[in-house]
Amino acid sequence: MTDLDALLALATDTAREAGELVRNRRDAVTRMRVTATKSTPTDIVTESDTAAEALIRDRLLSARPDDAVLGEEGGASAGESGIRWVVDPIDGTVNYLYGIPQYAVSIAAQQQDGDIVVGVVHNPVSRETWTAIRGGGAYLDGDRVHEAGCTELDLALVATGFGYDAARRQRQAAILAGILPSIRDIRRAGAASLDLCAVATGQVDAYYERGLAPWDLAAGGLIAEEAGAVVAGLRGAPAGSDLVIAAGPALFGALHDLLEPFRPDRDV
Ligand code: LIP
Repeated sequence: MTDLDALLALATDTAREAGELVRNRRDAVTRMRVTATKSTPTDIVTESDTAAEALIRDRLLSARPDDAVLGEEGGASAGESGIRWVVDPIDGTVNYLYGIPQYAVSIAAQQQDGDIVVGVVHNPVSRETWTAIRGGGAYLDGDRVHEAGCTELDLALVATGFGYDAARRQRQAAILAGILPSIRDIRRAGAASLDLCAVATGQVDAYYERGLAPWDLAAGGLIAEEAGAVVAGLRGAPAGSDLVIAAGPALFGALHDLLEPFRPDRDV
C-alpha cells in the first residue's frame, strides 16, 4: 500500500465513522439546535458539526500525530509531516438542519506544495462515498466515475450555490438570471462538495460558485478533476474562493465565456 493509498484508507474510514455520528444525531432530533452562527444569522453551526470535527481530528491525529489539520469549525493546527488534512465535518449544514438528505463529510489530504492528493466525500444519508487519489481516477463506492461529456452549453445542467451575505446573494441571483436562458437548467443542492461529486459522476454537467472555503472545495475538487473535469477560476486563475467552475473539457470554455462578462469572481 502506497502512502497515498494509506492516506485514502484512513480518510475513508474516518469520513464514514463521522458520517454515522452525524446521521445518528440527526435521526435523534427533529430540528437540530443551532449552537452558533458565523458570517450571518443563516451561516450556522450545530453541535453535530463540532462533534464530527472533533472525531475526525482524533482519528486522523491518532493515526498520524505529526500531520496538520485545517477544519471549518476548529481552524488550523500545525504539523511537521508535510501533510495537512482539510476537513469539512458537515458540508451542507443548512440541509442538515432541515433534514434535507444532501450533506457530506469532506476530508482531503494536502501536500506542502499545496496540491490536494487525496479526497473523500461521504454522504451519511445515502452512505455514498466518493474517493480520489491524484492521478488515480475518481470512484463512487469503488466504481470508476467520469464527467458527463456534455458539449452543448444549451443542453448543460448546471449546479450552483449562493453565499450567506445578502448583497452577494443579490448579485449572484442577477448573474444566474443572465445565464439561465443559455443553459438547460440549474440545480441548487446546497453542498459544494456534493455538487463537485455530481459533476464527477455526470449527475450535472457543470458547477460554478463564488465564495467557497478551502474545506468546501478540497476533496470534491480533486474528485471532479480525477473524473476528467476541468476545475478552475476565471481567466486561468486556480479554483478558489473568488470562483470555482467545474465542467468537462468540452464544456468548460463555453461556460467560462458565458459567465466571464458578468464578473462572477467579484462582489461588485
Ligand atoms: C455550503 C456550501 C454551498 C453553499 C452554501 C454553504 P456549508 O457550505 O457547501 O455550496 O452554496 O451557501 O456555504 O456552510 O454548509 O459548510
